[in-house]
Amino acid sequence: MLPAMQRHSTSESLLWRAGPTGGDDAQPPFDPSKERDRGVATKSRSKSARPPRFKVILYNDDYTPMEFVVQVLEKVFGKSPSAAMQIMLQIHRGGMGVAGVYVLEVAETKSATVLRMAEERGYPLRSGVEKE
Ligand code: TYC
Repeated sequence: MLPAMQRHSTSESLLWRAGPTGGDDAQPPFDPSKERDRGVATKSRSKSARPPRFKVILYNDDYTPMEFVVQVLEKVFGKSPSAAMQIMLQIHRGGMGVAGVYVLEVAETKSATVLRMAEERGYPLRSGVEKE
């Protein structure tokens, strides 16, 4: 069964490589002067292709349990248990800290997730998004 399937897929891939006519489908060298305008935008850009990044900030408060903040940092921001503990302590001592850096839509979604998870448990944890 298995060897037969392997033979089958090998012959299919050989057939495909030969092209539908079975002939040689090599392309002529690309000549831009012979290209027709097909309406594709080709304007060069000086701006970087890298989209701007945004920090998700968590703020300290007196009531949200440390353990919950650590859980949020692990589950929502993919931090290791020890990194999550360090970030939580930094927020606890310094008033705020960066949970992660993302493109805007991802940062906003994660910030909203944090607020929803805290709200569900009645904790006053705050988070926000700031341009990097
Ligand atoms: N300060 C809180 C406490 O002592 C812990 C805490 C840490 C709360 C980080 C919020 O973003 C926060 N239980």
